[in-house]
Amino acid sequence: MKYVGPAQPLHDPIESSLTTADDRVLLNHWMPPQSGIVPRVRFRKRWYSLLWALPIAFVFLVVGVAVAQALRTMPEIQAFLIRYPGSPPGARVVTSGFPTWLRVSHFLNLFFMTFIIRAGVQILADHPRLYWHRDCTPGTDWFRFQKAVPTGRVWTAKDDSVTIPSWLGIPGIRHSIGLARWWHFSVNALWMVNGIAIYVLLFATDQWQRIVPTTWAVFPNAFSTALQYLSLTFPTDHSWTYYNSLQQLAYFATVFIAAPTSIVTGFMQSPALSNHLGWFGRVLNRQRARSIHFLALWWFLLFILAHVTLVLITGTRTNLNMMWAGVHDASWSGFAVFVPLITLVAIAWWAASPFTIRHARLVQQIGRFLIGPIKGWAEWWDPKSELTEKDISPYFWPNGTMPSSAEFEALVANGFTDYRLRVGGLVERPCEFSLAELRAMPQQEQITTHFCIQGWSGVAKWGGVPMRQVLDLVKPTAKARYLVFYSLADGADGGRYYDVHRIENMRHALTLLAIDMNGEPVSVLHGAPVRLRCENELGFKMVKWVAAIEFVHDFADLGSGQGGYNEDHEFYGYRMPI
Ligand SMILES: Nc1nc2c(c(=O)[nH]1)N[C@H]1C(S)=C(S)[C@@H](COP(=O)(O)O)O[C@H]1N2
Ligand SMILES: [Mo]
Repeated sequence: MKYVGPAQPLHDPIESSLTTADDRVLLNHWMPPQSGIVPRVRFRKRWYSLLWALPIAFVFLVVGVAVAQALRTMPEIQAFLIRYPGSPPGARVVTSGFPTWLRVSHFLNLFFMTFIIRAGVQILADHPRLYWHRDCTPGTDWFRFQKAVPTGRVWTAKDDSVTIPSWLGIPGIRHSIGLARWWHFSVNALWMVNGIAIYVLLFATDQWQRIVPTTWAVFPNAFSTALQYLSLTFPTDHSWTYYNSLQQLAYFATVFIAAPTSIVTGFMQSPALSNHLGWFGRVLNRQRARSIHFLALWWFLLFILAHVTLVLITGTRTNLNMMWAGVHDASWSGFAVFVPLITLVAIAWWAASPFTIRHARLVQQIGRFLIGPIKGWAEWWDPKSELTEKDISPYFWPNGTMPSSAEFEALVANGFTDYRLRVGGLVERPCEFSLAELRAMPQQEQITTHFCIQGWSGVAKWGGVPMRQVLDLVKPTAKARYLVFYSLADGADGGRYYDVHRIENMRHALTLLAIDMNGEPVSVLHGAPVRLRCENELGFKMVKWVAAIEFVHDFADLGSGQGGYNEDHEFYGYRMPI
């Protein structure tokens, strides 16, 4: 270590190679589109197109109707249907109809869900594969809408991302996960507030009785209802006062099982939560959480399909009157409310993607305002390392833009002997470290899970120098609040890659300047000679090929002022523990 102070320039020399990014998405600077393939599911070694589900569902439906009709001619079944008519005897009735709060929250739920689902699908398209194992080894995916991972060349997670249509995703361009996450999380926050209000009001009134079963008889009655629907002789509708058992179970599952499951599996994809929660984070690892999150999406989609179909075929006008006007009659009042509101949804649907592309920075800022503070709390938790050697992933996706400068080539050529890590800025003792000097400092090893924002994860053993040791050596001044990590490599759109961390975040036990990966020096692909590990954050915060670390008071004057290269250029968040 060489003491290089005290006279220090305002910024590390690399600061001059940072670039500012546009506040809009400029499509000619963005990743070129790349189409995926029809979604497929893997059974054992074979992949099957999801399109097969359509004819299969159709055949099942036709056969189901025939079987149900045949069954209804049998005396035993007729006796069963009399015994279990479709709802338990003396079903608790709701006397308050469809009150205003229920209608408003139902509309808000519909409105929010459209954005949540679209942004969620956009997020999925950034790593269009699902796994059950934490390691994301190619070939172990069970669902994908992207070709097999090419071999014989470096194929980064960014290369793997696909484009989906802009009416489906938000904003519907390739690798737009930064913006899609702002939508997904911000609207989720609103959706959860609405959901809490619904939970409270359901039980504060008699409305819970419509959707919460109170007797086991709900199951035979639900079977009975299913048989009646399937035989195309529908049961009489009593929705104004009570739901039949099948309806009741479907609503109960949606409100009290699918929604909480989505929330829990959503949160468990966060590095800060997953790495902090110990056994829970291991059992519900990121890929399991992601897969279950996706299955919950399918539950919602099928529920919406069945719900809307039944609304339409069991008396559209009466049904709309109940849920949109709160009346139980044959007027047109439900239509009068429904049509303008659904037009509003359609306009918002149509505008969301173009708006996001044009006002990307604004979307980022609104998102940061709505959920930035919540993400900030998660940074306080100390991540843990409780994995063992046998958890180490056989495959670890590479990601990011590789260094290509002559300066870096020269460093590689002589085995990084000329490498110097500069640490300066608002510190009492600015220092420079050679690789040998870093290796001579007390080392730490940790086996941890890496969470890339795009969706993949991987476990590796990292070795190197804990950041708190570096802090103790250089002694940050009282004004220092943030650390800027400058890379030797540029980012995807030119200009130097950098990222900013809060100083407190650098004192976590597992924040590490990694020089070894799985017992070997870190490879060039994974960030040689030194890369950051900060186990409560997403991957892009962990700068690879670190050139310099600078302590600063704030970061508004760096790049576009968002706290990092991907924050500036790809509209990611500055804090990313969730
Ligand atoms: N300099 C630099 N560091 C970077 C990136 C990059 O593009 N440039 N990509 C980040 C992203 S998005 C991830 S997920 C991790 C990937 O690390 P790995 O290649 O070791 O998997 O590095 C991060 N560090
Ligand atoms: Mo990443």
